Amino acid sequence: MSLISNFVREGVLTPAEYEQFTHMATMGTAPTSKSFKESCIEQKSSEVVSIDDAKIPLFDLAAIITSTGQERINQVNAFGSALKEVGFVAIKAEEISSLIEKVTAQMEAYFSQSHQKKMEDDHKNNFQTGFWPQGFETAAGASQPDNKETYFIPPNYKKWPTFSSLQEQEAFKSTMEEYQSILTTYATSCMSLIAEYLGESTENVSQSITSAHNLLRLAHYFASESNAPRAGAHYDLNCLTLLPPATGPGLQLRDKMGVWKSINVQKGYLIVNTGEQLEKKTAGKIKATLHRVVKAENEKAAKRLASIFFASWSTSFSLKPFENCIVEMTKGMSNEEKAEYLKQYPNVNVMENLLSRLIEMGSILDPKEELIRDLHAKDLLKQPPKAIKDKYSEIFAN
Ligand SMILES: O=C(O)CCC(=O)C(=O)O
Ligand SMILES: [Fe+2]
Repeated sequence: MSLISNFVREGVLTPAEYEQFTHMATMGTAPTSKSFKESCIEQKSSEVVSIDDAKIPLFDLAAIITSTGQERINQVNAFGSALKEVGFVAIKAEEISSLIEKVTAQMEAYFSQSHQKKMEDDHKNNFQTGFWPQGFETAAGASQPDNKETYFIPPNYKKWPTFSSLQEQEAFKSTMEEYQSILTTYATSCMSLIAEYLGESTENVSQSITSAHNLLRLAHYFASESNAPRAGAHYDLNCLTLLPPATGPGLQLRDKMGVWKSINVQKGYLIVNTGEQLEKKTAGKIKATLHRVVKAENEKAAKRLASIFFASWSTSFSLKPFENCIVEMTKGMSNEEKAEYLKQYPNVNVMENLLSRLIEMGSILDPKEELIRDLHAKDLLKQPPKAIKDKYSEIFAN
């Protein structure tokens, strides 16, 4: 761990690279817009809602948490299975609807400032903080950067935007702090249920979330006629992502049949989706889900504001899969097949995994030899870019 943090401190990673710790793509054809079928959230049964054309299972966390006995077992199983099968679930969150409206108003106030003013909040030397102009984030494989700008708020944030008055700054700060805190609570509750579903200790699974590198991203997708992707197809690199309703449609997931389906997050709900950390820790039982943000075909260049909360395990958290998950996922495999399967899930921590993925994506252009050796020895860096493989052929030969 100390080795890795040294690399970050020494500036091996650019801020843009580091940003991708919480948001990175592994696939990436730039999305092409297709027509949006506008529809309202519609309760089909007690458990399923149809949100646009994606079927997203709906849950009431409070009801699950207060349930007992067999009912609880059933509900927890339904929650875990939905994350496993769909990768996206909706949870009731009516209590924060008015807070989300306040957050949206603050985003509106922030992003409508001049570009020059926002650039004063550009904290590029501090990872995952402050204003990031358009152009710094490109989904892997996509030919154009995402058509958006972002304001990142990590935990215990201090460098709030200045605005033109102290009152405006204070309003922004207090709204976002309240929002961060409540979203952390939702994420922690979800993680406790996941722990229960997996038969793991709640402390181990959810505690690291409350204190870790959770990140609030305020995103402004530009009003623009451009066909550039709003957010190219990607897997989230964190553990769980919470997506409160945005100001417009555009979010899509790719289902198990490979079909893109629209998700329209309605007022009163939060969407929860799975990220790569969870996939690794569960040996592929709960996979990360590919998603993207597109511009609707008939959309008149409307801007879109979204707030996205990335819940992560801490950088030192081990991603060695849970034994129970290994047993389940390798059932019926021969020893050789099992060993081959588990190579996907080496015994590494969150930071090592992310660094390896950044190098694989070519986001760290000239990583130090020491880092390459370290990650390779840990069974990471399975798909190094050609230039790196050639440069360190002796390392990759073993
Ligand atoms: O804007 C959205 O609705 C989702 C954005 C997203 O997937 C992300 O920032 O990782
Ligand atoms: Fe995402």
